[in-house]
Amino acid sequence: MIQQAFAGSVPLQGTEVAVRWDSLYNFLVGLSIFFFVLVVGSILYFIVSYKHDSKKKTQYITGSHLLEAVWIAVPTLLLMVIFVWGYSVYHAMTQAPSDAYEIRVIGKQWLWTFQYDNGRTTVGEVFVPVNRPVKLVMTSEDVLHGFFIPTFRIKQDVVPGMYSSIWFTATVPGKHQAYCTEYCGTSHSAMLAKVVVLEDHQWKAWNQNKEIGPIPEAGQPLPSKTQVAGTLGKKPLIQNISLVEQGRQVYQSKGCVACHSTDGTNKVGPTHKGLFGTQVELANGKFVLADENYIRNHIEYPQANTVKGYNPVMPTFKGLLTESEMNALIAYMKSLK
Ligand code: HEC
Ligand SMILES: [Cu+2]
Repeated sequence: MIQQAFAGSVPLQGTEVAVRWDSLYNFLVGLSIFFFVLVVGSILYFIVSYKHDSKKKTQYITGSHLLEAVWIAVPTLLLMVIFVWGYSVYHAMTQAPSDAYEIRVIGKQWLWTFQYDNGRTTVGEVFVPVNRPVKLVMTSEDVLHGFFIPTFRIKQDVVPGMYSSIWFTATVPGKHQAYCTEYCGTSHSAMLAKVVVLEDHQWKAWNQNKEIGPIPEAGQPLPSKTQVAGTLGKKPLIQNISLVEQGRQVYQSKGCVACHSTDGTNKVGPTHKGLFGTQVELANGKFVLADENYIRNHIEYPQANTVKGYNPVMPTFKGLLTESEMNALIAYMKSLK
């Protein structure tokens, strides 16, 4: 019933998480309405039935253990239900499966750029397959941005100097609207992107660089010809070389090869073979996970966490790499298994 009352007031459900998220939301709204009616209703009832009357004498009540137990137990139970339910939805939203297809997102005043494994780059539109987990690894070229896809019910800050990530499995093909949700200057409200969810055959065609034809807005029929022209992802900026290969070139040209190897031998610095995903022991005795943020930090602030057994001689590359070069470099280092 509540579901019906609110139908149309929230965007369509484009992921499984969206369905779960909405159920929780509707439960919270329903619960609030129930208690609002209960409390305000009681107030009104008491106002009327206990109106001052000199002939009636009010009963003197000293307390009720049963009543107290009930008003402690019921809210405690309800809070536990909300907590467990909320945690399980949150967990489903934040823990990406390890086989998720990765796309790198760069926010910049005032547009969104997307980098794919196959070396492609698109601006203002991100192409994803339907019914497959997709992970977005995001960073910003300048100020704080936020990436929000209302139909997927997911949202995450995009922060300069580090990587944050979100993931989703889109279930509704078509174009979904994404917004920037951190005020980032003059054209903040125009910092939009379309998430284009492709069906299997379209996804295949897109990856083979073929025409995919017009794509409708999610949940809508295809509009007439004139309206869809120009936004088909017909001409994505195509790089013929994969992201990993682009990264290998950055690795060469920025001189990492002078001190690092990718074949397992240690030079002035440790080898990068098999580094990603391992626990690195630092000179200060701590262990840290070699993930995207660790590698990025080490490239920008090498002195901040020197690896055990090595001299802190690595120069900083802060400001010498663009965000897309950094993404490619990390993709390359990830590939060195
Ligand atoms: C002048 C030599 C030198 C150059 C050039 C250099 N590094 Fe290093 N790098 C080192 C040394 C020495 C270490 C180990 C000591 C430390 O942690 O600073 C290191 C450590 C690292 C680590 C941590 C490795 C681990 O096993 O945890 C990463 C990641 C890294 N370098 C990336 C790079 C990248 C990417 C480049 C090129 C953009 C680069 N380095 C260029 C010398 C260098
Ligand atoms: Cu923004």
